[in-house]
Amino acid sequence: KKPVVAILGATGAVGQEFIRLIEERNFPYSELKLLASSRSAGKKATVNGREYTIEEAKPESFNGVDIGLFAGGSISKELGPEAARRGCVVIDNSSTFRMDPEVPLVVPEVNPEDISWHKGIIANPNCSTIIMLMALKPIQNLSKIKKIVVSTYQAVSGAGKEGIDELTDEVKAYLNGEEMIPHILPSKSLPKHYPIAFNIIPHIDTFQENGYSKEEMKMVNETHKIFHDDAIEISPTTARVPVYRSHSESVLVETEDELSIEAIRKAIDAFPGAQIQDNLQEMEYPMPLYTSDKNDVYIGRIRKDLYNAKAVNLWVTGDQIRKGAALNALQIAEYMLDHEMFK
Ligand code: 11C
Repeated sequence: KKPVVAILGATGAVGQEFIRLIEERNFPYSELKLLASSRSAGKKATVNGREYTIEEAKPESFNGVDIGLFAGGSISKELGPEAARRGCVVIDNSSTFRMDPEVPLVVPEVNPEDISWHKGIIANPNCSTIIMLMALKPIQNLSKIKKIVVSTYQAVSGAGKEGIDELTDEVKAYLNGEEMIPHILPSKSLPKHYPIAFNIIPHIDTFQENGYSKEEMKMVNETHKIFHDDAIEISPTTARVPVYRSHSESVLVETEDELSIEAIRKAIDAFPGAQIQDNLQEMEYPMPLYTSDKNDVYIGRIRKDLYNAKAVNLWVTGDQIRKGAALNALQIAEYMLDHEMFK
C-alpha cells in the first residue's frame, strides 16, 4: 500500500524542493497533505498536476499520516513529537532532534543501519555536514579518520528564500549606485547585518561560548554521531559567500593509514551519490554554478597534503537544498519503503 505523506513547511525553499523531488522521483503516495504555519496556510501549490491548498499544521493534521516530511524550523519542536505519537514517521530537517540520543541522524548512503532504531522521529543532518560526509565516507571505508580541517563556502539559499532575495536586492542596489541595506545575513535574529553581495561573511548562525558558531559545532557534533566516532578531531570554519545555491567545502582529512590518491578516487567513484570531478589538465573541478539542481555531491582537487603523507585535501561541492536537505530526507523515506519499514 502506498503511504499517506504530509509535507510540513511546503512553501519554503526546502518544502518546494520536496515537491519537485516527489514529482521527479515518482515518489509513491496514496494521499498527500501540504501543511505550513498559519502564516502560509491558504496558499496554493501544484504537485503532479493537482492543485492543493496548504493547510495550517496542527497536531491532528497527522492523524492517519504515514510519513511526515518536515522542511525545518522551530515548528518541528512541537509538531514532531505530536506527529510521531500519532504513528507518523517524521523525517525532520530542523536541528531540534539531531543530537537527541533517542533520534537517529541519518545520511542513507553513510549510516542507513541507524534508521532501524527510530522511535518515530529521524533527523536529517545539517547541509554542510551531509555534503562533507558524502565525500568522507568512502575514505573512512578505507581507513579510520583521525582529523578533519574544513572551511565552508555556503550559498545564501542556506538562509532560505530571504537569503536569496537579499543577495539579488543588494547586487541590484550596488550596480545602481544605491546603498545596500541588509536585514537577513548573517542571521535574521542577530542585532547587526552585513551585505553579502561582493562580500564573504565568516559567521553562520550564532556564536557559542567557545568562539565557534552553531553551524561549525553542528559539523563537529553531527559528524561524530553519524560516523559513531567521537575521537575524530574536527576543526571547522563556516562562511557565507555570494552564491545562490550549492555549498562548497575545502576539506583536509587525515587518516590512520596512508592512502594513495588512486585508492581514494576509486573509492569515491564507487560510492553512490558521490562523483569525482577532478582533471587539472581539462580544468575540471566542482563549482556551485554547475552542481546546483543536481543530486550528487562532486569532489575534486584531490591531492596529498604537502607535509603529512596520511592527509589529503579535497574540494567538495553539492546542492545543499537537494542532497543537503530535501533529497536526503526523501532518500530516508525511500530506503524505509524499499525495506518495508513502515507499519
Ligand atoms: C545554512 N546550514 O546554510 C545552514 C542552513 O541546521 O539545518 C541549515 C541549518 C540547519 O545557513
